[in-house]
Amino acid sequence: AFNTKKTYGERIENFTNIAARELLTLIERKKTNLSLALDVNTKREFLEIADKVGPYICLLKTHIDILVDFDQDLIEQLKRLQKKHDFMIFEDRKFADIGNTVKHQYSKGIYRIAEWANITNAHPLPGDGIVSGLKEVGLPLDRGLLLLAEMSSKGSLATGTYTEAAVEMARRHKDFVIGFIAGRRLVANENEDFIVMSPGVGLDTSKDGLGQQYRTPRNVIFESNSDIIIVGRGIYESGKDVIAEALRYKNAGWNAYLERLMN
Ligand code: BMP
Repeated sequence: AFNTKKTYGERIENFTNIAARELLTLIERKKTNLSLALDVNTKREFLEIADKVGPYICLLKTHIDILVDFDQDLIEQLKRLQKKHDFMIFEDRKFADIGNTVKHQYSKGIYRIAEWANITNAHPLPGDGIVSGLKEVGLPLDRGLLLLAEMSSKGSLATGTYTEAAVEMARRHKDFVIGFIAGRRLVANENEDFIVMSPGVGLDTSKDGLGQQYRTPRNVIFESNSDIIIVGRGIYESGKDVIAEALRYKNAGWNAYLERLMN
């Protein structure tokens, strides 16, 4: 079974991947398992919220292609905030093509994701080639990859044997695949470890109007043994005090983890 008594810090030795080791070290040091999903459309909002919420998160999750005024300066500013607040960066790119294509998408184009994102993710749909292609670019840069084994949205097709196949794929690439996007711990074997990050987390609502489904930090971390809560609109939706909400989610996520350690 998954050893619920193990701390993030005690799990560092389970990984050879540098990004995974750095992330667990950072979580332990900063005492936060909160990742902010910063889905806003302007550079100004992006940098303002990242600066406010930075102290409370381990990981900043980006969708870099939704910014209307993206430029190289944004990347420089992002790196500056990363140093200032001590967080890692996860570009939620959801690669889904053949190995050769994703290699280009990961390293080239205007975003050059591999250059600044510590972690990115991919759909296992195309087969192992997608991981091999991304690995050629990412591993020499000490990057890590997550596979989308499940999705939080209603009607997701990533279930059952698809989810199991994602786990098998991860096992074949343990040097680069550090974990999963999923709603629960998928591997309950003490001898192997993956970092599980769960989106679809909210304290005040159960869904949006477009298929998103929300669960609480306690449900995700304590009951489902996930490692990181990914929270977006719950923190920065209009009218909300961004810092107060970030603190609220940080505390909820960390308390759920402490509850798991004690049970
Ligand atoms: P929000 O908390 O505002 O619903 O945002 C959730 C974030 O997580 C979005 O950036 C979305 O792209 C991402 N996400 C998700 O919601 N469900 C998944 O299964 C996978 C995701 O990456």
